[in-house]
Amino acid sequence: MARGSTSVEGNQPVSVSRTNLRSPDSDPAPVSALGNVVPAPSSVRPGGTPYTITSATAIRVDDAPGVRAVGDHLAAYLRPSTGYPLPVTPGSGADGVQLRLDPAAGELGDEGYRLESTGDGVLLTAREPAGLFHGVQTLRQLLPHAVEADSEQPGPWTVPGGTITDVPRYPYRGAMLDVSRHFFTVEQVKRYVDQLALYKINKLHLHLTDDQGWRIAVDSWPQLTAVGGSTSVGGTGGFYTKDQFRELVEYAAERHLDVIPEIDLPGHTNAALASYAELNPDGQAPELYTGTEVGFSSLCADKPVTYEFMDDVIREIAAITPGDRLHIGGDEADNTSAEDYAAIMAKAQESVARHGKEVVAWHQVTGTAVADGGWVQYWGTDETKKEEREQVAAAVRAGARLILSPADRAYLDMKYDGEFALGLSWAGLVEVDRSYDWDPATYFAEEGVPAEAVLGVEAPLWTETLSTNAELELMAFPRLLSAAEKGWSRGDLPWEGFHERLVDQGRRLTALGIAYHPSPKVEWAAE
Ligand code: TNX
Repeated sequence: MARGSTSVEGNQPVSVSRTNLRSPDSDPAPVSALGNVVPAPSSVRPGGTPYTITSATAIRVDDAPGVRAVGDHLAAYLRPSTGYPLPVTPGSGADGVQLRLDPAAGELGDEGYRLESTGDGVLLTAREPAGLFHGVQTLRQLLPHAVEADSEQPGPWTVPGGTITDVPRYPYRGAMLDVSRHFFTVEQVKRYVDQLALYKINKLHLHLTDDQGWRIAVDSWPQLTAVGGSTSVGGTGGFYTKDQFRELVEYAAERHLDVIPEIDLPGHTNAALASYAELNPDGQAPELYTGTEVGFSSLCADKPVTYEFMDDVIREIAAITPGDRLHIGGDEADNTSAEDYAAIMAKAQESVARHGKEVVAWHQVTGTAVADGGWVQYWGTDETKKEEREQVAAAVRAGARLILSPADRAYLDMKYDGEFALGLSWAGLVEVDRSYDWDPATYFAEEGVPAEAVLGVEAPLWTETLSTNAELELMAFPRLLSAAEKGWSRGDLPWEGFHERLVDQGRRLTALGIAYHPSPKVEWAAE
């Protein structure tokens, strides 16, 4: 193989030959080729007899915590379209779909899996339930795209024969949703979580607070939601009660995504400042804000109440977050002096540690000290100044780890083209080919950042211009698939192979009821 490590026996690139797609008798449902998966698996060995799921197929699960739940997910994915009962049963048997944990399969890590498809059935093996869950997503994608429909479809439901062994490149494969500029209900976010899971995304970063709205209940500061939660860009807002937030966290966890809540400090705080007059330098609360400017608001470094506020908020959010990370923002604090910024970010990082968590922050935090164990999220572009990149690299050399969200590649809110009605364009136009045209492993190589310091990739979705799921989906798809592949798949894989797999995913997205952007950069198949 020339580049990367996605291998297919016989040195074939991961690709689908259209002539092989038809099952005998020219059935309309195409049989997907092994390896026709996004993100691309690390190793694909096609061969042997395909397996067809029938009305007699059972899902056999290990009697271990977490495994049955994955089996239930698989059954729930497949039952509506197949119309089959697909019982989930503990115990072994040679046939059907089997989900097995193998604690000795060290090579599969915490999230990898092996999928073996033969005439008798499909065997999924992993060291952890997360690996089985990701393997189930691969299995879905190996079935005809009609399997995603919510009503009964003709089938047949054939999985190509062979073995996939698949381990992610990075442990952090994130998606961010801004629920502040526009509010999205728990149900709306759940829909996005389901979509993320299909592409093996494992972190959901929720941007919970900004100038336009405070979206999470804080018992010790109730006006944050009563006042600060009442607005959004252009209108009214909303917020999550703690129980709603817990419900969302649990829903994501069941799909093997960790939620990382973000409280953006010290800028992006107008909603908080409008809720509590005492947080303001002159003791006067500003008006609530429903516009889309950034960089005007700031907490005050010289008021003790600022630190009480931050500590209370961080304590309460930490208490409802099972994951070990809190994001404290730190971006675009244009109305905060460097000295005040350093003071506030230092205290915020102390609070995070005091309440038992570790920090994530936008890369501007590297202008000041980053706490031990801190993760830094880079959101620059090709135009970002060398000094800024060097500053990030210096923090990484001092021990911080890097999450890459280059805005001119990974930002899902950038317009695809100049005529696109939704989205912003400050980082440029990002068509789907551009979203794929970068390599996280070498992105900071020039600054001497070693590949191991890169923790992974995140695709943020800011919502200044977006207020419905249909709008989110038009922006996220298909570019989210690029970010997912950058995070999961090894090597700098060629666009051509991705393009071919993307065409197939287009039909899957349609079957899922997702109206993706039909980018002219892709030769989509006729529906
Ligand atoms: C920059 S990225 C921001 C957000 C905006 C976004 C719009 C970042 C850390 N800050 O406040 O919503 O651009 O693309």
